[in-house]
Amino acid sequence: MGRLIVVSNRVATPTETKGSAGGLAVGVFGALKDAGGVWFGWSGDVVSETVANAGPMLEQDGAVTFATVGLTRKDYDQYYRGFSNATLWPVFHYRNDLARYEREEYAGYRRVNAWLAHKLVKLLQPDDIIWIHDYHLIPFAEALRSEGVTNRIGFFLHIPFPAPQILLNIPPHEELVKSLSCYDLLGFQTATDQQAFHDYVTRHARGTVSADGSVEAFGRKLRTGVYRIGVFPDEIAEQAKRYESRQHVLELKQSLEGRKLIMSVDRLDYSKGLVERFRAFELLLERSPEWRGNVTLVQIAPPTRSDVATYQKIRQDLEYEAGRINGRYSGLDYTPIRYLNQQYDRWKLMSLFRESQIGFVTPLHDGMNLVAKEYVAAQNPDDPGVLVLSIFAGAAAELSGAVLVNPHDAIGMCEALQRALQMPLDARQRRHEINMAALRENDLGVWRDSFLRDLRSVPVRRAGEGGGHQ
Ligand code: GDG
Repeated sequence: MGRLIVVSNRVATPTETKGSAGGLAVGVFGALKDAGGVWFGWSGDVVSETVANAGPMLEQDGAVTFATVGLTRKDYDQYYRGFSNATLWPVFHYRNDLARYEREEYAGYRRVNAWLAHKLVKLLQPDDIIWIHDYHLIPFAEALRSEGVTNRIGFFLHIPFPAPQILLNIPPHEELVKSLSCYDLLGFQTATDQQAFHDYVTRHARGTVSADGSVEAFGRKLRTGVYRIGVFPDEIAEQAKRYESRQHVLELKQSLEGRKLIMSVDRLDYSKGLVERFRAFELLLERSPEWRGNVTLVQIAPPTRSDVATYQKIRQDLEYEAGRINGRYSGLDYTPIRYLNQQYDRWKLMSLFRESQIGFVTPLHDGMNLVAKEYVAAQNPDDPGVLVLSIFAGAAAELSGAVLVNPHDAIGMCEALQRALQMPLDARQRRHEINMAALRENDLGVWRDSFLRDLRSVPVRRAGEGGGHQ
């Protein structure tokens, strides 16, 4: 078995792969450890051109090499802050209204992809398989192919793939899909995302999609598949239980004075439906006076991409809403919304989830949403909380024990909260069992192993062959 090469915009540190970050980093590292290989990407540092060109920095951990490069200010602005996060992210989340398109940023995006690919080529061996992650790196395989790399290359998109009419908003949409067709395997979070890609191929690229999922587009053949990312539910359950009596939980419990607790955790991103969520909670207090003083929403929302203008705006909006709602419904001893614009340790989050009666997860669009899965896994099976989940999270397709809501329907969300707050124990347990079974059946290991198995089964290309297998 050849080595595994993982490429992602950011590379986890060796410490993070030992569990402090949890989730994806640990899952991907597991596969790297088994096969041996390289994790390659941006270090997260903005550096001078000399330092950037001197990279990659190599750090060895057993059979795994962590290889990172710094980005210059210009590269960071165009590739990361610009085209990735001010064009691709909003459009792929159906927020064309928040997107901008600048040719220079797009050129920078392609230039950085080509530069990164060039750096990686020197680390490659002939039988390595290469797994590229996410929207920052769409042109990566095309760049590797143009350097003569014939290894198997797969791509997993962590965020939604938009319907063709939405994708057309990005002027170089065709180039982007053409770049995607240079991969051997494209993985999507849900069947809806896969279908959207197929729709683009057949309607806008004169391509074909066969019944077995193989695609022909731009003169290349590739495969697509659905790989729903998961968590390791039993590890989360164990972690949540282990820390349930720690000081942070006891302090919270004491301060709640017997009130019910609704928990939400999201990066502070406009795709997560935070404003809609706050308004639905406000409506609960407005329409059901009996809940005033008796239920608290704790929203943990660590800042992210705070140098992108649209993220400054969502932060302001949310601060305004939290202040307004708290001004309206607080008492001398009661604050309805506790809005924490901070990052918390993972073990703290899991034990807080376990303490709450509702997990309120309401994205407007989300590839999967791991918080929803973590919330379920962290519950006490003897007295589980209820997951109230947006139909627009990829996770909604799997978690049929959740109470599903449309985040654009404030009254509907308010009614779902009421229902969840009053749900009897046996119904909560039934729903929890259904959700846990789904999490166990499709955990993070299944996601990772099935993608890699499919990638390894792609026919090897011969030297000189163009993008996509023949
Ligand atoms: C993208 C896609 C897809 C959050 N706050 C803290 C913290 N977190 C952790 C959560 C969870 C992760 O970050 C967030 O994952 P999500 O899946 O919810 O959302 P995105 O960050 O948008 O991730 C998404 C995912 O990729 C994977 O494919 O599901 O759709 O958008 O694990 O717990 N962790 C810590 N402190 C925090 O304050 N330690």
